Parts: sequence; structure tokens; C-alpha cells
Amino acid sequence: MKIFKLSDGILLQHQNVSYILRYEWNSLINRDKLFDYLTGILSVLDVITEDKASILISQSLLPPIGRQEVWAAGVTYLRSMEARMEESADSGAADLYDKVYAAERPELFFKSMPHRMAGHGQKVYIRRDSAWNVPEPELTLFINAKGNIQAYTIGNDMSSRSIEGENALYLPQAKIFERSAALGPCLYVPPEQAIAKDTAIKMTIHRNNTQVYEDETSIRRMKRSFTELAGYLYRECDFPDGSFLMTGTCLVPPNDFTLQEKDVVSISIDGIGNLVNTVSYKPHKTI
Ligand code: DO4
Ligand code: MG
Repeated sequence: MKIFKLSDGILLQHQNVSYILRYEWNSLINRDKLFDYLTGILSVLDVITEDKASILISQSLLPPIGRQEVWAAGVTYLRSMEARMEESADSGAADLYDKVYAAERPELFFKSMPHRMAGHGQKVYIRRDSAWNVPEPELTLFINAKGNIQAYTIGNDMSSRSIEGENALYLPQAKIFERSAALGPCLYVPPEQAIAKDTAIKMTIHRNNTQVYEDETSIRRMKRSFTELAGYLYRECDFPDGSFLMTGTCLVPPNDFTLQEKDVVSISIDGIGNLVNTVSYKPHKTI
């Protein structure tokens, strides 16, 4: 089952039928047993045609987030650890990454407030003061206030490799800036609370209509479990509206690759869909 946040309501798709819900986003997604609740109300919802659903999605789709904070996990795949050890070799911080990969406690960091997020079809930004920028495709959990994973979405944890590589203490600047994170296009609510272990993640990057990067992998390669990450995040923090947790990147483009303005990043995850964003710089202030 998928739910799409629209500028005027919520679109639910289940077994090839589309429904419209007039519910408040935050209280709807924060329920326990979300899949059971949504299947229970299907009979009282308005059904719309497939054509109408496609028009609504193309014209009024928003990122699937309300008041939630967005957090991220790091170094949860071997590929991420290796890439970070390479980029930080000169700073002497390479050890941090293999230590955290092996440690019991995961790396978790704050990523974004809702107002900084991009949704499907919107621009993501790269920093003007960074020479080496990449997208990070990440399966993203929606965890409700009780700490239970209810849904999944696609995340892009846009990152500056030059800033993080220069000094690991610069991580917040490498990670947090306007439109440095994208979520979408929908929330996938599975019948059981776990997504399939062999779920594939694929990323392509196009420049001037030519594909300049393509790779894919499976979430099976992740070192940690989703419940482990959620458990650490909720240990000493409350999230009254729930939270989003990006689970770490599994794909890193080669070291000679950096994003450019107008590149198109497309991330697809089995069962969820496709998150597409065009790369840009934050416009200069006009005041
Ligand atoms: O250690 C820094 C960030 C790691 C990260 O964002 C990732 O592995 O996806
Ligand atoms: Mg990441």
C-alpha cells in the first residue's frame, strides 16, 4: 500500500485502486499498525480513476513529511565505510569510519527539519563552497512516536565529500544545508512491518540527457538492522509526531565524480517507486 501527500489531501493506492483521504497527515501516519488501520477504512473512502490519480500526483505532490525531524544513520554499508576512509585519508580521520562500522553503537546524526526538504520532482542543492558533491540513495524509515517502524520511503542524503573529508568535525556542514535532503515520492506501508530483505536500490545520474552514473545493490548488504537503528534513535529522544530515519548509503559514485548543476538524480527502490531530483545551487538572496 502506498500513501502520497498532496497539497489538498492524501492519495492512497492499494491493489491497483486509488482512494482519496481527507485526514491530517501527522496523526494519520503516527498510528500503530498503520497498514491494518488503512485497510480497515478502505470501504468508506472515495475511489478515483487511475487517470485522476496520475494527474493529482503530477500536479500536487508534496514530500511525504509533516512535522517530523529527519535523522540519518552513517557507515551502515561497507561501501560507505571504504569511500569515507579514502576521502578522509589526508585528514588522519580514516580510522573513525572502520571503528564506527564495527562498533556496537551506530553513527546517527541529525539531518533536516521538514522545511529544508525536497520532494519528488523538486530541486536538491549542492553547496557553492564544496568542490566534491554526491547524492546518497538511502532507504528511509518512518518510525512512529512509539518507536515502531510503520512505513518506508526513498531518501537522498545529499553530501559534500570535500567538507567531510577535510575534517570529520565538519560533518554538520557537509550534511545540513538548504535542500540537502529529499524524500518521496510516497510512503510505502507494507502488510508486515518489515520490508523484503532482497529489496533493490538503484541510482542513475543523467547530465545533458546522457547517463553518467548507474549502479544498484540490495538492502541485504546492510550491516545493521532497522530496529537496531530505530532503537538507538529513540533511546533518549522523544518524537511526538514520529520521525524519519535515513538508513545510510549503499552506493557511492567513483572518487572522480562530483555533481554538477542540472544533473538529474534518480533513485528507485523496489516496492516504493522512483525519487527524481534536479541538482541546483541555492539562489542568491535578493534582499
Ligand atoms: O559518516 C558520515 C556520514 C555517513 C553517511 O551519511 C552514510 O553512510 O550514508
Ligand atoms: Mg548518508
